[in-house]
Amino acid sequence: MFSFGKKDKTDRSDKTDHRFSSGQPLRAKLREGLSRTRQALLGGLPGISGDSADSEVALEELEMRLLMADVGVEATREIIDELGKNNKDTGNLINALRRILQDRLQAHEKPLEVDELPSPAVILVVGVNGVGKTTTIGKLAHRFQARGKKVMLAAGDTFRAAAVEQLQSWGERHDIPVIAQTTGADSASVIYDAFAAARARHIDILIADTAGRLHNQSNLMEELAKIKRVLGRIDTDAPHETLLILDAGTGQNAISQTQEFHRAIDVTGLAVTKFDGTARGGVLFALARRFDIPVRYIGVGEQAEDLRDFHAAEFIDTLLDVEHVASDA
Ligand SMILES: Nc1nc2c(ncn2[C@@H]2O[C@H](COP(=O)(O)OP(=O)(O)OP(=O)(O)O)[C@@H](O)[C@H]2O)c(=O)[nH]1
Ligand SMILES: [Mg+2]
Repeated sequence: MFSFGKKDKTDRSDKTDHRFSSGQPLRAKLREGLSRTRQALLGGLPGISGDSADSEVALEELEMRLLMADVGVEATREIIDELGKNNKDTGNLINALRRILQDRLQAHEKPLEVDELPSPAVILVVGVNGVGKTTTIGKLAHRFQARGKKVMLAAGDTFRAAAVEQLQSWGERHDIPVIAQTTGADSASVIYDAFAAARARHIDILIADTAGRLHNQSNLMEELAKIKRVLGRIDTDAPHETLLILDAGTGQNAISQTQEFHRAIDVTGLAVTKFDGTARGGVLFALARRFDIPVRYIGVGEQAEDLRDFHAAEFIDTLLDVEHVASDA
């Protein structure tokens, strides 16, 4: 029998995430960033006082909401089934849901350990148009630099003139070298040259931008395979990370994007951006169900600190608005 736990009214926005040293209330940003999806899942969900008829109503309502939040048909069905089975021993829907959701994401929590990468390491950033590739690169470069890494960027998006400039001006502001050629140059050759330069200049991490492409444009997808091939001539392990950027707001489309990019070029990590702009952040559960690919980062805004390492427990607890330190009730 389910009942909603008493809602903790304390404002936790002043809590600092101690994994970061900036002193900013980062947990509050995450909380705010996930608020639309949280609202879609739980906002106004009827409280259940105990009789089984009520818990059925709650489950039905929750099922619909999971679907609306793009958790996907299969994952939704499994979650609801599991909740239904557990309802004898669990007094609290949120706690049961929390455990089930966390189980689903835990295996995908594998932060990118930059200290364990060889030098120079290549991080190749791919994804469809406008998902946040270039801004994510800026955020990552900033973060790696703050950890004492020597970072270089490769302007592999040779398709749009503005793309090269976007990266160059960003690099200038942050004193990070950017290797670029003219618009229309071969993307693979820009990234290859950048890798050679990174080696010569004892760079730790080279992050390569690429043009946004639709996952059904086979010639452009083939270009990614070519990038991988030419990098392999310098180091057979390169790229050391192929990071696929997905926009949380694209819902189930993120599934087909992942499938096609993974087919074209082994994707080794996901960064899911723009949680702050969507109520469909449940797509993370659909992705986790379908692919055995670590979720490296989630994006909850446009500022550098809004790109966060993905931690399953923190994500779920913030999504469901339960205290991160809550005991395993
Ligand atoms: N609200 C929000 N905006 C984001 C986030 N990540 C990126 N953006 C914004 O998304 C827009 C597109 O970002 P870009 O980095 O240019 O995307 P891109 O994938 O490089 O785009 P193309 O190169 O055109 O394919 C920019 O306005 C970013 O500020 C996020 O987590 N939240
Ligand atoms: Mg871009």
